[in-house]
Order: sequence, then C-alpha cells, then structure tokens
Amino acid sequence: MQKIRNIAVIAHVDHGKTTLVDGLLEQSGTFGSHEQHDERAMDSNDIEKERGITILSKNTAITYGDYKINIIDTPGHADFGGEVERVLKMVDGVLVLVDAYEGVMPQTKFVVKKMLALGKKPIVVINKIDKPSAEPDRVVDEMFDLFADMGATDDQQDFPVIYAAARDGMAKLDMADPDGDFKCIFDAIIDSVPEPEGDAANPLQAQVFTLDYDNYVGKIGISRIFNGTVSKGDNVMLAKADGEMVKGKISKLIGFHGLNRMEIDQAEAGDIVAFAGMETVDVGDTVADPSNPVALDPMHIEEPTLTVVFAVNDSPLAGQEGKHVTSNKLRERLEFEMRTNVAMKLEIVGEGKFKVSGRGELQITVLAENMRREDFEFSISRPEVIVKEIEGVKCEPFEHLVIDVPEDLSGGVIERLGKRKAEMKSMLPMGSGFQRIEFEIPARALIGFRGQFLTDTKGEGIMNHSFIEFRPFSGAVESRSYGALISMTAGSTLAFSLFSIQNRGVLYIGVQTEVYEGMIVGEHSRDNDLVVNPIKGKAQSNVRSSGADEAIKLIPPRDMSLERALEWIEDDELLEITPKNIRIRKKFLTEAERKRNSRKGK
Ligand SMILES: Nc1nc2c(ncn2[C@@H]2O[C@H](COP(=O)(O)OP(=O)(O)OP(=O)(O)O)[C@@H](O)[C@H]2O)c(=O)[nH]1
Ligand SMILES: [Mg+2]
Repeated sequence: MQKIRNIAVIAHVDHGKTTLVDGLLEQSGTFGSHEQHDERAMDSNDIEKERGITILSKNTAITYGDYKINIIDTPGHADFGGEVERVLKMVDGVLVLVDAYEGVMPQTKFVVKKMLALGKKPIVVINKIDKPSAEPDRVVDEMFDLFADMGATDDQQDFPVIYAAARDGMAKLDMADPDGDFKCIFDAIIDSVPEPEGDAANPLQAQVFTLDYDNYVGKIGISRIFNGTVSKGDNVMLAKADGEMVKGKISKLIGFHGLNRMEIDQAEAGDIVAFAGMETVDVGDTVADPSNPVALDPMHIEEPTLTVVFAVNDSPLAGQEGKHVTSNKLRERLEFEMRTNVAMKLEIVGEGKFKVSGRGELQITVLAENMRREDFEFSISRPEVIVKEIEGVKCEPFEHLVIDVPEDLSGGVIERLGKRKAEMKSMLPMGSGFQRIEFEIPARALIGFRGQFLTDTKGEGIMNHSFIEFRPFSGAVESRSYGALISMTAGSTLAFSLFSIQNRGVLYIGVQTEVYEGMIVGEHSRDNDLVVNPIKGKAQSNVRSSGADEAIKLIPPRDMSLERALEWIEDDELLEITPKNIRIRKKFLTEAERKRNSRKGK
C-alpha cells in the first residue's frame, strides 16, 4: 500500500493558506523546474485571482520522500465556511494557520471548533512572523487558550507549533532558531498526522465531498476512498443520503498531482481521487461496491442563512447590455449553479423571480459577478436573513463579530452597534492605539453595517464576522440612516446639475451617465429620499458668462461595487446588474407609484 497523508489547511481569511500550499508544492519539487505558475497557484478561477481570496476548496497532491501528501486548501472567508466542515471529514490531520499579529479571529474559532469536534489532529502554524508588528508568543498563547476553551482532548492540545513566513518559504520550530525551509512542516505532517485508516482489501467505500463539472465528461465527484480499491471502468453503487441506491460506472478515474489532473487506472483506500461518469452524483454520496454497498455516515451540509431574489431586469434600460435576459435563461443558469454548489439553494417564487439562498453576501455576489461576466442581465433584491422556527420559537442567524478600531473612535462604533442589537463580549487593547472588541449580533443587523462602519472609523476599522447559530428573533434593528437621491427623469447626466446635487449628499454616478426616472444617483445626507434632476443643463443665454463653466468642480462619485451596493439597498430598492453596469433603482420608478405603495404598506 502507498504511504499517504491527508491534510487540510484551515484558517481565518487571508492568514496565508494558499500561499503556504504554494510553498509546499514548490519545496517538495512538485512544480517541475520549468513549470510556469502564478503566485497562489491554487486560486485558479478569475474572481479568486482578482480578489486574492479562495472561494472553492481545492485539492492537490505532492510527493515527499516516499510519501504522497494530499492537501486540501480551504477558503477562509466565513461565507464559504460550509466547505470547510465537509473537507475536514476527508482528512486525517490539519494545518491550522494563524496570523502572527492578528491572532485568533472569528473564522479561526469557527474552523478550530469544527476540527476539534471531528477529532482531527492539528499542527499549528504561526504565519507571517516577518511582519514588523508580529507577536508570535502572544498568538501561541491565544491558540492554547482557544483549544482549551473549545474542549480539545489532551492529544489535540499537545499540538506541534511551527513559526513561518509562508510567503518567503521560511519555517522553523522555535523563534530562536535560524530561518529554515519547509522541511519541518513536511516532517511534522509525516510524523504527527495519523496514517489513513481503512483497508484496500475491504469492499469499496468512497465519499464524495466536492463536485466539479467538465463539458466533456460531465459531473465529477471528488472523493476520499475509505476502503477498497477502484479501477477505471468499474461498476459501482451510489448510496445516496436518503438511502436510495443508484447503479453507476466509473468512466474515468482522475488523480491529482501538483496543479495537474490526469487519468489513472486504479486507486486504493486512503487516497483522494475524482470519479467521472455518474450524472446523479451528489456531495455526501458513498461510492460503494455493488455486491456489498454500505453507505458511510451522511454529510452535514450547512444551511443557508441569507436569501436574495434574482429577477428578470425590467428597468427602462433592460435588454440593452446583456445577451441573456429572459426568465428561462436565468433559471437555466441558476439551476446549473445548484448542480455543483451544494451550499446554495434555489426556489422559484414567481414569474421570472428566483429566490437564491446562501451563507452570506459574498457568496451571492460572487455568483452575480460570474453571471454578469457570462453576459447575463438581471436584478437582485436586498438580502434578507432566513428566519426559521425551532421548537416553536422564531429564530434568526447570529454572528460573532470582531472589530479592530482606533481607541478614540470606539465609543461611537459601540453606540451604533448597540442600536443594532449587538452584545459586547470583550474589549482588549491591541497596541498602536487600536482596540479589539468582540460582539454577538443578529446577522440581520450586519446587513449594511460595513459601509457605516468604514465611515465611522474613517476607513481605518477592520471588521470580521462568522456564523454562530440560530437564536430567538431579536426584534427590530436600526437600518440605513440616509435616504436616496432619486432621478426624476431619463437622459444623460450633466455636470451643471450634478454640481448642485452634490451638495445634497454623495453621488454614485458621474457625468454623461444614462439615467432613468426612479434610478438612484446617490445617497442623501438626510434620512428621507429626495427626487432630483441630474440632466438639467444651464439655461441658455447669449451672454457668455466669464469662466462660470470652468468653475464647476465635481467631487468624484463614490464607486459602488456589487457588494457595497447590495449592502446599501433597502427593501423598496433593487440592483440592476448588466455586463457593463451596476445601477441602483427604486422598485417603483415613479413618485406617484412609490407614494401609493408606501401608503398601502402602512
Ligand atoms: N508578510 C507576509 N505576508 C504573507 C505571508 N503569507 C501570505 N502573505 C500574504 O497574505 C495575503 C493572503 O494570502 P493567501 O495565501 O491568499 O491567504 P489565504 O489564507 O489563502 O486567504 P483566503 O483563502 O482568502 O482565506 C497575500 O497577500 C499573501 O501574500 C507571510 O508569511 N508574510
Ligand atoms: Mg486561500
């Protein structure tokens, strides 16, 4: 039997997981000496590259000595936390990274809790020790405390610690040691991660933990083989979560090495491989021996906490910029997404209206961003949290929120969070005039909070949150405190009118922008909506006013990214998303309709 180690790399967002995996690939010699590869090579899709974050967990394999090490890189952002739990079941040990300055963050707690509960053996990597602000000793203490608080067993508590600067390919076992390479990481993996259990001689049992899709071979199930041996062409039985048994055949068996996937003929217990040929395959399914099919424990899939309605674009500018605009096209695309993305759910709620649920705004905006790049045009509504009944009590998702703020500004932020029903849990000085404050807060109250927080902290605040659990509904929370500046008419914006409107608030659009009645052009500086005319030119006169035009100085409009816009909108507003533009609009475009409907609402 081949000598194998299976590990996952887990951490809070940006603590350096993908960079560390780069180093492991590089230093194990898995990248050929002439092989060209990008930085953070595992972040392979466009949005991952652009944003520098991991969205989907991905696996790779390296060879080190006579060992094969399967490594799964996981996303650190809380919205993709559901992936982590599934991945953890597939490995025997984990590398838990933690930033040598930031220390334990919300998602560190989340992943450590899951990992300990599943009985995994951790190796702790204190990363980014090259940072001038790094305090590795403090962070090691924080990790010990965290493990103790979360009920680690003695064996888990006794974790090896490695100090690293993953970006520089440097690691060592003691801060006092001279800088070394990743040898100590490889050795720790081989020595302290248990070898896979299971036996190649037993009947086949493999569990699918990730789905992929390929235009040529169709659905692909990436799986861990727990028992038995599997060959290309084998007949198998798919044991589904609901107990159903479906016959299947492995048309292709795919192995991993570095950044490559290649067809292989056989694989056995302990390994991670991919199967093609079974169109009905789902996450959690057991691929089993047809003569003795025994399902493995079903996989717990995290439930969505947030929902948004995707709808056909019906704005006055509809159909001008996108190629796929119909309800059918939209439905097909969303259904396609659901085939591989188990963390999301889809429900058709009306003519051309689709409720998409997921774990957070980022997850939803990533889908929307992918769709606009594929030439789709559509609208999306304000995110709403999912409320559900637990033992007769109405419950909503709660989040663990950690903010780092300049000390002199913390009072204002705390007050604002209080209005949003946040409960303060702790407050610590962080050095350099910053405070770290932890809260528990309804997820609902976080919608739209980020923009406000950045304003309140003059852009210096840092906030992070991750899901805790569903708790009893907490009542009304404060929402956006400013109204919208709404265009009263259609046309192309002119500097002259924008110049006067900019005194009323913050503009979201610049000159010569196409607008329509009911489109939102900015944020009002007061709490009510204000209807404005952004296309009015200066009254013509024969006398050329000396230099008056040159005097028009426009403040650059605020750049509203998809996430920012989605966080900003209220219930009576929509985002219009096309391949070329993101517009914010009122659901009801005329003032008369808005008045009628707000009266109805009351
Ligand atoms: N100073 C310093 N920066 C590092 C180090 N390792 C990684 N970084 C930087 O940290 C940033 C995040 O690195 P990633 O490897 O993408 O982090 P990640 O944990 O994979 O992030 P997510 O997948 O989005 O959760 C990048 O800008 C890296 O260059 C390090 O050892 N020192
Ligand atoms: Mg990453």
